[in-house]
Amino acid sequence: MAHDTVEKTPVTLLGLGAMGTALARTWLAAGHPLTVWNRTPARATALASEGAVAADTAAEAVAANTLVVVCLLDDASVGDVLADADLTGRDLVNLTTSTPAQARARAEWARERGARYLDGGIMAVPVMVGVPEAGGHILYSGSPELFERHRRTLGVPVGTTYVGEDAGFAALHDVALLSAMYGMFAGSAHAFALIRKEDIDPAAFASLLGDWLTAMAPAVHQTAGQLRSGDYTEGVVSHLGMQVAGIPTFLSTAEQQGVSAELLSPYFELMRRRLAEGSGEEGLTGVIDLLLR
Ligand code: FVH
Repeated sequence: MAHDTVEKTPVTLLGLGAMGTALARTWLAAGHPLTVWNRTPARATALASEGAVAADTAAEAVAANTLVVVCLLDDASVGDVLADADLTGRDLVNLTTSTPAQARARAEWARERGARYLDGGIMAVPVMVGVPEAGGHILYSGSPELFERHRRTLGVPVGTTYVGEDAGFAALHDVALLSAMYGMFAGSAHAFALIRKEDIDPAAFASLLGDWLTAMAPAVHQTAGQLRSGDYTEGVVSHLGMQVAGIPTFLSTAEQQGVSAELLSPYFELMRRRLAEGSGEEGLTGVIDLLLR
């Protein structure tokens, strides 16, 4: 493959699971010298045949380059893998899914070992890596200087979004966005269950469902505006009183279709509680406050 003549930052990558392997291939394709290590060596051997240098140990891989990216199963595996590595002077970028607390502790752990630290939350699945039009990106938090220094290299696999100096913010944004995704999947599961026993083509229904979810998605901006202003009635067209009045329709329909309402009921309960507090002219934003402990 032909590469441009700009010198490419060498990268060390630890962890060649589905995600690590996808990341590795994009750096190789873009002409970055790449040193890899994986607990199960066969995965590194496969990449060596595509141009990567396969290190014998994680410590050897870390010693090879300043920029060290880790993409492992969980935070515990990061500690295991880097236990014997000298991190002095290294730019450690940790793309392993973690909690915010784990990410903050890992940043401190890296600092104590002489490394600079960036945490990353991957908002993509492996097939989206190296496919710009797929819209995947990685959320980064931690050292802003480190992010700027490696922005171009880190932007090779997917887009980059810096979300703050607090090392835990990438993980927090990651978990928040994925939590919203699970809410969407939960609602979709209920919707498919409602039509499941009928003579309705799931594929035709999926088109309607996808379009509807897409049309509703911009509502998050109204929520954000209300959270900023503190006025939860701002711009409301579908007020809570009307929505709570509709709940029996949803529950009866579920009953009639032989579908458990267990995915929807907790949300309906919160809507009712908020209405009972006298918030009938609001939309759904007040539910957020009920969740805060
Ligand atoms: N794949 C996905 O869809 C998601 C998308 C969003 C981000 N996640 C996170 O990315 C991290 C890596 O995920 P992955 O898909 O690469 O995961 P696996 O294919 O299961 O590979 C896991 C790698 O971790 C190595 N590993 C696990 N435990 C240890 C350990 N104790 N010591 C050393 N290495 C360990 C494993 O090695 P091996 O099994 O090949 O020997 C793989 O390299 C993850 O945080 C996702 O949440 C992916």
